Amino acid sequence: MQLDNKHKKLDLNSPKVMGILNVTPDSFSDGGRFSHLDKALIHAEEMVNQGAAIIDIGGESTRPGASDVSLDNELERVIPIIEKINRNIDCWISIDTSKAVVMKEAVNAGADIINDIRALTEPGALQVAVDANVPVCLMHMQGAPRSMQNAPDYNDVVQQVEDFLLNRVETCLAAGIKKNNIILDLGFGFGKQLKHNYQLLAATQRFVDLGYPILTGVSRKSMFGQLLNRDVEHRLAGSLAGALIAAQQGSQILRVHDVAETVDVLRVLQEVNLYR
Ligand code: 9MG
Repeated sequence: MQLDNKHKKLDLNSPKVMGILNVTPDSFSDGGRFSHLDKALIHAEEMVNQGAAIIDIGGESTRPGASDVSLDNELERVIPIIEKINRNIDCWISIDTSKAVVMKEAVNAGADIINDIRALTEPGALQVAVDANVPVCLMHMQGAPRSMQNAPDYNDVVQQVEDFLLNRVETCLAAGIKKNNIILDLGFGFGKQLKHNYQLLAATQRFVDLGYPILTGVSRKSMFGQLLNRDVEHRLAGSLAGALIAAQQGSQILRVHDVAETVDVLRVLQEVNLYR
């Protein structure tokens, strides 16, 4: 399995790390330390040197309760850093956005992947993704970031997430997105209670078997905070355990804050797999 764009190929036969570069002032995990352009470039460079194959750039905070960001603000935050990374670093660039205009401008500026937590449901997003002809990540979410953690509810979370994702796949294929440009994401922490997150993590293999690359984003999330009683700065062990559990079941892309540590974990897994 691999991702293709005009100039690059990304082999997904072994799991790849996507490093998170939030360029929001209120970014939940680094207190906004990397919002300045040069600091963001240094952070991206560091993550690539540590082994990240993809840098995911987001200008909208998606943490529970976060407020919406205007189109102009989002463009101002993400486009200069995409251009700078595209000029200076050899890596895949992912744009984390739900807005059609941001997707379009980001791809024009050098983004290789569209990562949409709203699975191309916002106005114009689907058509921009079709025209851009780049890989797209479709994520499951119940509700919207502002309110999604107010009593999320499911009869069968695994079945419902699968139904949602397959429905989005059908819509995307019908609109003209190529099958090999689709990545799926179970949406850990997006309208999920603690038990839902662990039910989904345990079922990763079932989603891998759908035949699309699976992106797993559990890094520093409240599923570890709640379970282990850890604040956001102390969730590394939980995050690494989550990444390993997903990778062992075949998840091909791991979206993480702690790149070096995740790369070490994957290296250990790769060595064990030699003897299976
Ligand atoms: C932007 N963002 C925050 N968490 C995420 C996750 O779990 N998956 C994806 N695809 N994007 C995410």
